[in-house]
Amino acid sequence: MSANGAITHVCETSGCNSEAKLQCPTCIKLGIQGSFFCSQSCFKGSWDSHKLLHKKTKTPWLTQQLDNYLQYFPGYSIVQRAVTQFKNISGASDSNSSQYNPWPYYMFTGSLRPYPQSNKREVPPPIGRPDYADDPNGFPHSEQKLRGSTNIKCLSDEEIEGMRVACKLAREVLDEGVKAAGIGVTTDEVDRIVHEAAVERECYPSPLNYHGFPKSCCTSINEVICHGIPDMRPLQNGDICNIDVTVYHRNFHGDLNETLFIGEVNSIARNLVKTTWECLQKSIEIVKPGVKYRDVGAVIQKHAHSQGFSVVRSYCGHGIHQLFHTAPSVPHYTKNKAVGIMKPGHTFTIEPMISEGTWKDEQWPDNWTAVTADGKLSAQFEETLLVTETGVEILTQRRERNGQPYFTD
Ligand code: HM4
Ligand code: CO
Ligand code: CO
Repeated sequence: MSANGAITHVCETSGCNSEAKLQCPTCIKLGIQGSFFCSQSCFKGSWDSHKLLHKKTKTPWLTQQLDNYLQYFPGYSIVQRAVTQFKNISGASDSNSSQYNPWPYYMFTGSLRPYPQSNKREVPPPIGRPDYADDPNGFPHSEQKLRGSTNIKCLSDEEIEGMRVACKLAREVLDEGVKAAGIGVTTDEVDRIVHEAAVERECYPSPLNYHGFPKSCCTSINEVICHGIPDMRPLQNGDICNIDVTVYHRNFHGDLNETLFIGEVNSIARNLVKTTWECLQKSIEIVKPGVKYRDVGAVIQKHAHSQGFSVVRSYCGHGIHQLFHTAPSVPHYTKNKAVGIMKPGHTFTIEPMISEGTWKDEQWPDNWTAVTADGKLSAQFEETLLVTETGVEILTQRRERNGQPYFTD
């Protein structure tokens, strides 16, 4: 308050602290309280970060959730769903959620819940680190320089050899994670094994601190589409669980994932996982010089739809080499606008996410875990590929059991 009793405001620009009387016109229109600036120049200077506030406010999360539930649970009121979830929390039907519920106002789409996470794991100094490993926000500065560029790098013979080594090690690390998984084992334990297997092979586990990601791999259970964070939940009989491993070895990333059966899995889940693997195989078969990246999605969607399943649209395959995620972007659905034509020396991933029900996704409030909007199952498989003169080399290919997936073992 000022001397005459009127309420005064301080400029929103960090470090400015001047008295502020100008209000952002967009904030006034959207009803956002308390966005004041001292001058036009402070307003302009803060614009890039300030405007994010407008975007957040345009679709309040509760409105989005209401839309979602009314769409997928017709006749099942959101009030009933809220009551059910409240009972689950207070009635201790799940021993975890009674003790640990980090987001009391979030309505989950399915029955999976987050559990506490273990402390951050370290990578010893002799192992080469990507730039984001030591950034306070995990920001990949080298990737950001090329953000929005559609230019696809052709790797030299030496760089291709670097990718072969990184991708072979990534497959070995996934092997160790898969061996560790099973009924009663926590995904945190899988993460520990993956982390240690990477470090033993002179690899930095690429997800660790990438945009602040807290763990060394992604573990995505049941309705989780991708980017699940390993935690203290023990895997249960009947779960499907994807383990997504990327390692960074001597300047190159290698990226792959597989979905596993935990114990006895029902027939819908078995068909979903098998179909998803087939989607990846069929799309790899078309890879060769001259093929358009935008044509990959049609092969995947056709096979998924033939089994009554849907294709997730929010996450795509990606270019990968010295950078974790770069051009090209490779959508898994048909009629997409992906840019680029395959050429010898390109390295990229295909990683279809196929869902039992809706293709729509939403994110948990951890800003990572992507889940199906209807809470039904989703599965994924991924390989890192090299376009050769005549076709494709699957750099992360499993060399045991004729390249068959783990779920058939
Ligand atoms: S972050 N895995 N994956 N995955 N990201 C931690 C573990 C992660 C991803 C990812 C698949 C496709 C694309 C991406 C991506 C930007 C937009 C920042 C380049 O993050 O494209 O990130
Ligand atoms: Co990813
Ligand atoms: Co990937």
